[in-house]
Amino acid sequence: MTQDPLFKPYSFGPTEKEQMDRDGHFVLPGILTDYACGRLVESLSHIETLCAAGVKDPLPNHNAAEYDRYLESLIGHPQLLALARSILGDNIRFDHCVTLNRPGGNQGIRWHSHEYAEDDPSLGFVRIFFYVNGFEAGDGNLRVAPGSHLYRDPNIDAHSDEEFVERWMAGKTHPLTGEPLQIIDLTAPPATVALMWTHAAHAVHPRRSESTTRWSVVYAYRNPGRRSLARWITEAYERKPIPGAEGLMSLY
Ligand SMILES: O=C(O)CCC(=O)C(=O)O
Ligand SMILES: [Fe+2]
Repeated sequence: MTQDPLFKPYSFGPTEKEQMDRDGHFVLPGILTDYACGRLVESLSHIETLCAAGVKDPLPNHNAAEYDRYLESLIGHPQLLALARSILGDNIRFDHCVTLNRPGGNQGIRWHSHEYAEDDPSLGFVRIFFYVNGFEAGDGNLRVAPGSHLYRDPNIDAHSDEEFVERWMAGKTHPLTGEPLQIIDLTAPPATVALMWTHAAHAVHPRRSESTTRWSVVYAYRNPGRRSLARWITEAYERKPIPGAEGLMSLY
């Protein structure tokens, strides 16, 4: 089955991969096709409607692909898998598809990191964020601390910049460059994709109350080998045949 294009032409070769491995994240501005952006807004609105109606078990935002045919169709989309494999290598599994819609006034998220295979740097876990209508600094933007992923700390947790700096960042340097770690507020034009290693410290700035909903969704993939706490796939869904996603749905 051929699928409608998800990405416009973009470049993610050895130079870009090296930058991602150094910084912990990499932004691909404006690469989602107009078609994909249109379908994504429809699907992400659909998930919001289900959440508002109180649908549970599983939660529509956590197990988003289980509730929406277009979101499901992207799990095995050749362009998304090619991007995931250019980061992780050939042997990958799907981990989760979670909607990250943030209406005006949304609180954002505190500083945190995520777990996976702390003891084995050969096992990677990457989040591929789709920021359909993008974001500006100070308005629902993703925030990062380049180099923090290299500490492979799954427990970063701070409610403010001050706490993050005092309790975690102080005294740490970038393991590859030796520079002091610093906080960066990202910006993203519409149709942006952002890649992030799971151990990277990140936060989301609150969305301004007068802003429209930030439409976004994340697809996460990893090398198999460990349990994954973020894996939201029901047992029944793991068995569902999804074109293009054959062999990707199991834990190991
Ligand atoms: O909403 C965002 O931009 C980031 C969400 C997040 O922290 C995550 O999915 O791990
Ligand atoms: Fe996160």
